[in-house]
Amino acid sequence: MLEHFIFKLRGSNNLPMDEKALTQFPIALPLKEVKALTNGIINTTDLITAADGQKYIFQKINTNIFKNTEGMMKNIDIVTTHIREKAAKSGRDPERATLHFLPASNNTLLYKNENGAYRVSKYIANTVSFEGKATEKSLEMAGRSFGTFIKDLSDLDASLLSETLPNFHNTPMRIAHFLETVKSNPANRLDSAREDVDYLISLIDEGSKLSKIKLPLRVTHNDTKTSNVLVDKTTLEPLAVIDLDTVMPGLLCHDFADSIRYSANYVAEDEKEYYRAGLDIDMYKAYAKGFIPAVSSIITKEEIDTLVQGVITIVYEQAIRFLDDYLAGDVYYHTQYSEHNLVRTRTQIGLLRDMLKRRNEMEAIARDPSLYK
Ligand code: A2G
Repeated sequence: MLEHFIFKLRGSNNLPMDEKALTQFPIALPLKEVKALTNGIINTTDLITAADGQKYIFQKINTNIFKNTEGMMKNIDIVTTHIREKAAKSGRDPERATLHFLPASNNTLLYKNENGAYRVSKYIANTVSFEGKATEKSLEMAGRSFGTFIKDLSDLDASLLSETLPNFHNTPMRIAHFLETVKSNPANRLDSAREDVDYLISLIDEGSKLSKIKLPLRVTHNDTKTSNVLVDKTTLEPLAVIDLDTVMPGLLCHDFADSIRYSANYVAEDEKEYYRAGLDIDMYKAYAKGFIPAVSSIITKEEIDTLVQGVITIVYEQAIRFLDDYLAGDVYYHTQYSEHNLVRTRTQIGLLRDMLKRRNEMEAIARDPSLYK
């Protein structure tokens, strides 16, 4: 199983990306070593070793995507402090249960200069993250980690957190935006996506169902990819959920859904043979087996009733987000070729079609009494 835990390093050049920014954090300089980490695709990250041998993660935040960096770091501060307290009470090592960011000279967890916004966190020794295609085992462990994350934060008032990416999972707003783009056809691509547009328009009622149900607002992660779970290198035991930039008030079913959308599809999100897309029910089951027991003591009846609808909604929402961006001329997602967003749309549509056919099977798994003991 070890081949699934790859920790990619870009190599060492012994130069941090911004030395002046680094002097604002309480670390022993000069640095002994700098390694650029390349497995994240949004922020820029260095693994640095300080003069006293301590290792840290030094990051430049992508402020094009994360405009409210203060709100984001405040959310992260509240959440990591809470998880550390919870871990200490339940016998877990608080320093390995979540990220630990260092205060900068301005006493906040963020230092900004003319080049960007920076932060430093302690490197959690002897850990790796899940990379590459998930397996049933890694997906189950990821489910357990994300479920534990929600449970740890279930007594934290979600209204204390800023909505740093407003309306992120507001599906009706995403639909309205999509319909506007279809109407204005700004990149003149509508003809090449007619069938996809018609199919997704025919499912507007389905995609809007979840938004009509009143559900508890919780603190959620909102980017529940398996690569955001840190495990112990030796025991492979999951330790912490990382990449906390999208932590916001949200719905439990969204965190259940996005992992499944990402990892329980037969094909990758941008597989050109999109007609092979579909629900890998064993992978779905594996995630449910990890996630549901971890939240079983806090999940409400309404939340159980909407787990599957949440998955269907998130896949639908992602399909319209990709198609909207294709029709708009690729303004949000990075693309490598002109049909990239259309291909992504079709892998989501393939998954969605399959899920709509297998809804009863999915419901039976999500309601399996043995997961709620
Ligand atoms: O691409 C990004 O990570 C998106 N994140 C996420 O929501 C999802 O659309 C994903 C699809 O691969 C943001 O928009 C912040």
